Amino acid sequence: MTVSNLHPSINSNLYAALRAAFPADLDGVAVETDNGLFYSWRDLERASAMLANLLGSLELPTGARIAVQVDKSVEAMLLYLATLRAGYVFLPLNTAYQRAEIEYFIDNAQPSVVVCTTRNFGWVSKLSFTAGTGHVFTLDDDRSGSLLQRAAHCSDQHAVVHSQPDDLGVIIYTSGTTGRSKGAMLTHGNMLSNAQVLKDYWGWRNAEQGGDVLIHALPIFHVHGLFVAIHGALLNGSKMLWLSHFDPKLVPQAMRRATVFMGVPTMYVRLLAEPSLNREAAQGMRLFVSGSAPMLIDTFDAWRARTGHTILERYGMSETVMLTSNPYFAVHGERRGGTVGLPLPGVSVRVCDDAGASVPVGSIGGIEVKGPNVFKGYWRMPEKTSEEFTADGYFRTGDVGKIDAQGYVTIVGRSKDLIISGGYNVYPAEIEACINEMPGVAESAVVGVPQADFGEVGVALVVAKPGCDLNPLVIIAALKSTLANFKIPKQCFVVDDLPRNAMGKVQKGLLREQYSQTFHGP
Ligand code: MCA
Ligand code: AMP
Repeated sequence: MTVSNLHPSINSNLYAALRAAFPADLDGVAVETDNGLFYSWRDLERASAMLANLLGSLELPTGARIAVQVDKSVEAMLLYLATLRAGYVFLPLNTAYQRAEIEYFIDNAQPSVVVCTTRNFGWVSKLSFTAGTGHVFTLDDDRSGSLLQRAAHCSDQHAVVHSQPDDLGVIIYTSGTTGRSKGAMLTHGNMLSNAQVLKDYWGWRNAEQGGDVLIHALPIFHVHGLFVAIHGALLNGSKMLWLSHFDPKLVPQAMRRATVFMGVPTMYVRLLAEPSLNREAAQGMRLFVSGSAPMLIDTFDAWRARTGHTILERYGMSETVMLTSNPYFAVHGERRGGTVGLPLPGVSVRVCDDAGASVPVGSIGGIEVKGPNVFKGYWRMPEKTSEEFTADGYFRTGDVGKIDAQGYVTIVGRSKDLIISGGYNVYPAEIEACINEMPGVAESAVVGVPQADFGEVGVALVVAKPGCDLNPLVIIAALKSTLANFKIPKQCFVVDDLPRNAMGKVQKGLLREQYSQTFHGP
């Protein structure tokens, strides 16, 4: 999706917009961490300037990718801001990814700079230099590492690079149904337009309106934690209470000094199991946002009963940032559990049948979307990109849903073979490919089944080659050595065969049904 710049003299660099929203008093606290550190707005401005100057001094090519796999820290966020302001392309990588996964991303994205933890430096630097990366730095979550050492010598003054709305700012890798990840290319215009819409739609309050304080408990290598949460707070000049990882005991304590929380449904489920979550803890809160995975109506209801707050569920994708949201202001409508709300202002959402025709109100079909938030395409995959867009410019989400007469969108399933586990996407094709390569395996199928904590988890069904004996525990252990931990099926069964339809295709629907009680008892 191309956004034209009607005023080319205006700097559309996302950092410029975030910086313009910082409060006048730059000495105020912008981020307070759970290990007792305080960062002022001036610290964010100066430290991101130093990092941007370091990147600028490396004489990187235009559009250089800066690939980052580091533990959550404020400095990791500063590196993101620095990459934006220096005009390069940020490429965040899940900390759970293992060597083979990282190797693929580095080969595919060809980053000029890679930033990793000290503990991974040996193997990450080796495969990065082999792939042609010029610079590998380390960054740890205790403010140590070569990146900050080098940046310490750089000036803390930096003029934000001039960007057009259509300039690339971030590449986010999303897995694919064929098992190989695709890099979704997001522009400064995609991210800024979405952040501005959410600022108004969710009623972010600036200092004169009493101010908002965000509890930031999400990882910062995906859209939810990196964009929705961080952009939301910065674009409003709001303080963040920064948790290095999600801890259900710490969140109710933080609520007493905060107004906004964002989480995936697993976080809400875990918080409901925490006795210190009660009305009193939540009384100063203004907004609870859930997304990245479907929230069960039971969780939605239990949250309202326990805290007196109605969760606002919204829906988005790496390719599109946020698409729909339940209303914040009553004038826009009520928040309806089980739905993902209304299309955000400026976003067009339609539901179509297989032939591409819009279906009647309330009928089920494929969800297609269009708007300034929709990405530029998949990195170096022009054919894949054009396959996913309709002739009239709508992006096919792969989600299946319906829209009611009031415009509320409900997601009822997915046409893509995807498991969403605790807010992380797991593509069965990738796991099956790994299992199928193991000795003695004839074939396999991985399906998602309900589970109370993660919502949905993978179960692997594996068929042995004739005369071979397979041990499910050995299969799981072998997967753990190659794939990110959240992708590992939570159960593995060796079966005689897989059910197939007349076309010879594995009937995953039947398997899902058959194994649906695996974690729920009889
Ligand atoms: C951890 N494990 C998981 C998951 N997380 N397994 C399946 N799914 C998961 N999400 C594994 C661990 O490796 C461990 O395995 C075992 O499960 C128990 O882990 P636990 O300690 O309970 O997990 P945790 O470290 O507390 O993490 C749970 C979590 C985390 C906090 C819910 O998964 C998380 O931060 N989820 C949020 C993901 C997110 O930000 N998604 C947004 C994507 P073992 O014992 O074998 O080691 S952006 C997006 O989707 C779009 C655009 C959108 O709309 O937002
Ligand atoms: P990702 O590839 O990580 O960006 O994940 C995007 C997918 O997450 C979407 O295509 C949906 O299938 C799913 N998703 C995001 N938010 C929700 C939600 N509130 N309810 C149901 N599914 C969601």
